[in-house]
Amino acid sequence: MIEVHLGDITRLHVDVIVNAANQRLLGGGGVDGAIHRAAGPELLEACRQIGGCPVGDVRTTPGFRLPVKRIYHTVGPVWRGGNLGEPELLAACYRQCLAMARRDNVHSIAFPAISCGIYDYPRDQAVEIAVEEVQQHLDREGSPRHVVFCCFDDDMAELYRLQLDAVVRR
Ligand code: AR6
Repeated sequence: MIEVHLGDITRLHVDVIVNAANQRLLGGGGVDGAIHRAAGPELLEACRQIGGCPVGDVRTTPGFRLPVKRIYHTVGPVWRGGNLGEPELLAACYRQCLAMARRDNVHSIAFPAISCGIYDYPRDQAVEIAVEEVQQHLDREGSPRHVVFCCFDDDMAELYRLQLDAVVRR
């Protein structure tokens, strides 16, 4: 099941939430800042020990004070016009998170709109990639049972709903 949820990802009771981090993994603004604030200072220490993550890849930590088993920290591409591999890198974020979820036997996972804030990725294009990657993975693997696209504003949620409708009608 794929669900669109409007609200703060740190409030979700799922197995895994995904963080839209940066390569240093030392916290930041946006959803990254919210996750670090809610998880507590142990998260920063755990991230420090990991030592960073390349764009398009993922690293994992416990959820600490959050009601989740794990946090997956992925690093989306900064939008620089679209000709520097941004679509492939964004798709890789979703793919790597879903591959890790399969290895961890995750039943429910929530994604924020990776790269759609500070990294300035055009929202409609990012949503297309997110939905495509998740749908393809679910068609192939049949798990995780529950995938949440967690949106912070109504316009974003509407883009996901439209894209999911388009995929179902195909
Ligand atoms: N819950 C769910 N979604 C949220 C939340 C929240 N609490 N807060 C923001 N969003 P962004 P990026 C939405 O900027 O573009 C950080 O400094 C937001 O509205 O968080 O990948 C990192 O350290 C937007 O739709 O991530 C990196 O340096 C989406 O989450 C950089 O920002 C992503 O926005 C990453 O930038």
